[in-house]
Amino acid sequence: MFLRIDKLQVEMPLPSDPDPSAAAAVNELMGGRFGEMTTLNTYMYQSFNFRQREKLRPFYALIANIATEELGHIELVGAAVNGLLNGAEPKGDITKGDATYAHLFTHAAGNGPNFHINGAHGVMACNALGDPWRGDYIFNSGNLVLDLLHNFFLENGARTVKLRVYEMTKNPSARHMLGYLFTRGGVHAHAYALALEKLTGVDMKKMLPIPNIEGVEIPESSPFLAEGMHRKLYRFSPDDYKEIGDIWKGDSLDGSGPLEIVDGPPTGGPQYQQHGVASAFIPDYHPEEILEIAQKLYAKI
Ligand code: MN3
Repeated sequence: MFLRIDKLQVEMPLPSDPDPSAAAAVNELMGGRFGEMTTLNTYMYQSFNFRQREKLRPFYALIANIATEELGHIELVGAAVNGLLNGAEPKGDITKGDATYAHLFTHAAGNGPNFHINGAHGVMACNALGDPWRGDYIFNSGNLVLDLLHNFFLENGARTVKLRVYEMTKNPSARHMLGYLFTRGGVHAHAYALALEKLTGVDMKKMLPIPNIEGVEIPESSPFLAEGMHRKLYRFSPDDYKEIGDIWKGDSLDGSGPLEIVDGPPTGGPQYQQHGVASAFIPDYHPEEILEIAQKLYAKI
């Protein structure tokens, strides 16, 4: 089962200016082939279907624990897309027949217009073009070596896509989140390499990083590397998954120090508190009525 903490895994300043094209590119990291929904659900289904988990405990624990971190990654991408659409103001008055959002979304790349039409000015379960995320992106063969090999591939595929999204936007909020996710994805690729090495003796970590650009070369990753976040595997459970320490040990790939298990989630940062967008009916065109009902309910608590 899952507990939920009403925070984001990392502090992300809320942007004030909307950037629908950046939002569309970042949405690839939610519902694209190599997005966070794919890493989340691949590890989640592998953990659901894991046979002989007591005997193979460290490998089960690793996959189940990383799946839990991925839940926080979809939340982070969700916040980032919301942030990139924050402050979208209408031009004109709908009651006078104006196309109040034409200026903003009709010229946005990819999925841009869809954010207004179907997306509540927020993230959608689709890629950068608006194509829906697919359940068959999940890979779960039941063969542990093959599944771990796929997970290693998946993390590096995800890193490649993130680097390409990085190349498509200079938006500082998008890049801040990318800097964090590069670092965490690097940990996961490293962890799967160590798991494969334990099982097969093959030193997969010699291939890393893929693509062959070091995290330290990406300015937005540097602060997270300075904190040693690339050496930390968080244990997302009050009492379980302690066996991940049997796999996550040794030295960091950059030689900066030993790998460590952190007993608990990252400190994180606050969730976004965003204004309603009455002109887009979010939550409605006449929000005062809904606010009044909410205030009455809140007063009873
Ligand atoms: Mn991830």
